[in-house]
Amino acid sequence: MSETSTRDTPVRESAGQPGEPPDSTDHPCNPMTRKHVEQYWEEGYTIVREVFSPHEIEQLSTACDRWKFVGQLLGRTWRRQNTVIWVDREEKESEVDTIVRGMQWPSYHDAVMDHYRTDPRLLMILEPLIGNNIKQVINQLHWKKPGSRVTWPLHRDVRSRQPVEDFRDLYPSWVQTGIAIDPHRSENGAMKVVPGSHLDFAHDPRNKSLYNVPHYEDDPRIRDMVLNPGDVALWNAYTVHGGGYNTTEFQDRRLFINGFVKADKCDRGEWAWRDGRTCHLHGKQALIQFDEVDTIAEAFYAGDRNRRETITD
Ligand SMILES: O=C(O)CCC(=O)C(=O)O
Repeated sequence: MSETSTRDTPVRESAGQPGEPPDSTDHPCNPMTRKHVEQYWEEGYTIVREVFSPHEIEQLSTACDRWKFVGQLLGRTWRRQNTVIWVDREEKESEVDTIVRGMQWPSYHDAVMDHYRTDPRLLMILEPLIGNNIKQVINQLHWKKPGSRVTWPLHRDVRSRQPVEDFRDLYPSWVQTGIAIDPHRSENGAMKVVPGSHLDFAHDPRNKSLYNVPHYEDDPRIRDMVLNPGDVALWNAYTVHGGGYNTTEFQDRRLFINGFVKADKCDRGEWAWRDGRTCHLHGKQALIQFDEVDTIAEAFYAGDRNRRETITD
């Protein structure tokens, strides 16, 4: 087992030593403070407030709408290489409702989404945790349409970092980030998190009993990740999280998720930053979660090929 064990302190070259602030939080413009870094390692999550301004969120919101309309036009789950749009159909009062519930890798085709996936403020947030040579594995949008049955039962993201051998020392080298586009509240299906759950068990990525953990619903530590538009939430691959339904009538709940990994610890993903310099997306797509990326070049509807395109994270 290459991972650290329960309550081991991970090696964090760039995060400074206990008692001194990590170097890269020193700059006054850095939204990531030492307190955030400490909370991330101690509780398995943190929230950096007001990273993106209202006009930036407006841009992202418009981009999300464009992709939602594409999903509605497609009407069914659709993929082209790493880009996938997950579309569900829900029966509602004898009508069938089309629910665009998620999408991976809009950034290949959308300059706005590409800009924000490598925004310098995201690097400032990540650098004290995983340094500045970073690959990206997740680039994903989640919608929770008001009144829909969309939910993410409680889980740990280690379940999706497959195959295990391509992700080495996942615990200290992986960070998931979520940019809130809408207000996230309990009633519209805010994500829930269980602080400290990243340290409940040894970090064994092959231990499937860690993956899907609905029983944490009764854990007294569970709380809502209450976010405002522009806030950035961070969580660890071993932190239990997930979320309930959007029971509101009109308030969507959109989250833009970007998952990053220390480049030298991972054999998959697109480069995001090399030595702190932004890497834009161009040319051949990298192997990420779609194993046939090199052999299936054309777009297709999942249903036409009898493929089960289950939503991953
Ligand atoms: O969108 C959500 O609320 C859930 C996100 C999540 O659980 C994940 O990305 O792993």
